[in-house]
Amino acid sequence: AVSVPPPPEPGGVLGRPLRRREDRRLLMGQGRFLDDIAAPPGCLHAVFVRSPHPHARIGGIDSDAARGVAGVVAVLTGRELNALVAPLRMAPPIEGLLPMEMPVLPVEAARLVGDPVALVLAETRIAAEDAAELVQVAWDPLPAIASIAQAKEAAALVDPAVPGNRVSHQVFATQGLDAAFARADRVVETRFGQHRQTHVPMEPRGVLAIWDAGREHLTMRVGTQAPHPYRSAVAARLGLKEFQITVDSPEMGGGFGQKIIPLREDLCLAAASRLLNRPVRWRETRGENLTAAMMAREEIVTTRAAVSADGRLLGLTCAIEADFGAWAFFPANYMARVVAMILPGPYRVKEYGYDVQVWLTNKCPAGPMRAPMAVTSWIMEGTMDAIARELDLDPLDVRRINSIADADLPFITATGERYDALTPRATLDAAADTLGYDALRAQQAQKRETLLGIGLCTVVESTTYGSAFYRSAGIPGSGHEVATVRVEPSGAVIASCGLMGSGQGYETTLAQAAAAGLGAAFDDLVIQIGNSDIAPYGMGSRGSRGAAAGGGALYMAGQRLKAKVLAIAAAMLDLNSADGLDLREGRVLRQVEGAWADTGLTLAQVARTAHLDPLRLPPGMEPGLHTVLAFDPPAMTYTNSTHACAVEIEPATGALRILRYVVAEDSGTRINPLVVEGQTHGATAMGLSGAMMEHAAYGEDGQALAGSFMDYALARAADLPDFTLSHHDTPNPRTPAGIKGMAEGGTMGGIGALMNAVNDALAQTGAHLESQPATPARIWAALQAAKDK
Ligand code: MCN
Repeated sequence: AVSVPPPPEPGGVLGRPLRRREDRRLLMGQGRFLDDIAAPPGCLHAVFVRSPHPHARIGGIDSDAARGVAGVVAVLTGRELNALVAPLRMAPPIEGLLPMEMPVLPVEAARLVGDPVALVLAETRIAAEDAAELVQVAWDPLPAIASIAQAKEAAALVDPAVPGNRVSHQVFATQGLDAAFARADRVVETRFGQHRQTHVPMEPRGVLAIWDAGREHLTMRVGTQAPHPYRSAVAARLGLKEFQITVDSPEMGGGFGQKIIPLREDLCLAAASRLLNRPVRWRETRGENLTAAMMAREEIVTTRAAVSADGRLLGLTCAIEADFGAWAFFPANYMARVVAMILPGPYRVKEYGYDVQVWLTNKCPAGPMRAPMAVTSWIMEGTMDAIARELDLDPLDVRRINSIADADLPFITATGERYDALTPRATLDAAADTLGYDALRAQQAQKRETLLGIGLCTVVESTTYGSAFYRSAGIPGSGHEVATVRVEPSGAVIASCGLMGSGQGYETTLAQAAAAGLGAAFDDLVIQIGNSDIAPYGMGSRGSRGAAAGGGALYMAGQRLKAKVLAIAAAMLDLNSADGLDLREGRVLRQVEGAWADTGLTLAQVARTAHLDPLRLPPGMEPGLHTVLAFDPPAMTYTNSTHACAVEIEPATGALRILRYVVAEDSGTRINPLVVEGQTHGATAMGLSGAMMEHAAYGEDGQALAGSFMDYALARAADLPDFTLSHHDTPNPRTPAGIKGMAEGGTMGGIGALMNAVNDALAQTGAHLESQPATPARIWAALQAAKDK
């Protein structure tokens, strides 16, 4: 086990609900996003020519007319660009996973609507757009695969290198699984259809690539959650050394997982800038973002639960089929595996088995999206509801008798995951109480004009992902994070790490973690992140690792530097040792008769000595005041929460209204309670929006149907309820200060609580909604189908 510091004493800056520093500029319109950066002199504008077909051979590309447009400088196709950029390759050595390659621009065939096939570069955006329309592609349409069912049955292949269109297949079963099913009084089978969604960042993607021929150096201004892995990927694909590239992320305008690694357009722009020796800029349109950037979530899942007559879960299996779209550039088995691995969530499931298959289709590639394992909570909690319905038990009781209790901790799951500090019973009870569960059930039994439904969903969120996780998943990579803390001669503190925020409030929360570790005053410390040349090499922001991995590393780095500050302070105070000294809010305190007294010495004075008067330092001590520390968290830090809601459905129209919404959560030690609440609100809104209306829909022919906000519906404030939150902080003994990650759980809980509430309401009529989204039209259709039965 890693040795980590416990939570600090209450009252310090860690745990304070400070308002976010960044909000002042964001709310005043002073945030600087990618599109706010002025184009450098000589900058060219890029527009991609994309496939209108889901699958079509490229007979040839004639760009003569496009080149004739005034201001057009170049039209590049895969033939030119693939020679300059190595393809994105997905080939981790994992059993059951086929390697796949994605060229930056396909030459043989386009595999999805929106596949980029040519890049037009012109002096103005308008010229580039006009010219793109004149590029003639000789399309030869091929049969398209638009669904998992078609992927299985059709003779056509999405990728000639993937026979049968199945890119990954993994199975797992505990030894006693069959015996558990043989012993069961009942086997309850439930099907779930999780639909395709996309990330919808407020600012779509984009890049400003600037090649400096004199220095042989590339600057990439790009919104990225992970500047260093991004830079390494660009360097590797372009054959450059990392020091030849600076990745500098402006304000990001939302990422939600879409802005981690360089995608094809980014690489094309980098190569074009170098080839033409001109700055080049690309702004993704909303339509491109909605249809061709990255999607996620599409899965069909069947669970089978072996239960005793009194509702005890004896064994569970799940079969997951995921639709990963056309080019799997992200280890396809990774997300599907996390889903399967954590599916049993807060329940004691000793005997467990899964079968996970990942299919290719002629749709937008799937990649990481906030809560890639989002579907798990709905599946597990939907299964609990199905068990309750089948056995005529109360859903709350079924959850209580199966849920992991304090006495079970640390708990090792059937798949070998370790829960250290999990409180599912506490959050379940708190959420049910706050919702007024019993009173709502009583109301439900009375005669009413609308259908009342109650949804419960306890979430176990996998967060933080240490390097042990990557090893067990067989994916190259690490989960450690590196922090630097530097105190300047004036006492100003600059802290940094490899994360980059897309809206998480890092400038505030990470500053709190570093300031708390060091003992600096919050106002004297600033966080500098997002620039690969300034921050130390780190793994970036994803998988809810910011707080525990990044915040944890900064907290520990601060503590390490504090030891040096106190050693210098002792010398300056003519003391023999630093025992009994502490640094708090930038002042050196000394313990005198059990109380802390101010010595009059400040961090600024110590810093001045360290930098400018090193001969006063204790013998042998290095001048200066800085430190670098790497922290590798445990394989996973698990966090739990329970979402509970009440909904009302109008039978005549299928209209759905959320009446009440409660979240009881346990994020361990909270760095900033206000930010945690904000993240819970945002994540829950994302889950609810996805479950109620968002749909990256495709036709049966593979045509993309949701290319604008007219078709891709997003929840607005009026569609969402007020959230009532409560907190049950149980520090994790294996992370610095007991911090747990939390930023994705709301998305998981939102989906599960809403869908369970909808189906609880519909159950009174015999109707059931097997798949999302729960739009009024689909609810209405389910009600009609039940009537016709
Ligand atoms: N926090 C805290 N105390 C805790 C846990 C978290 O104060 N015990 C704070 C953290 O310091 C951080 C925030 O809450 O400021 C989220 O922390 P964490 O749960 O560690 O998650 P990450 O920082 O790793 O954020 C990533 C997560 C993911 S994976 C996506 S995707 C995501 C998200 O968070 N995308 C977002 N939140 C988003 N929020 C906005 N506004 N925009 C996005 O694109």
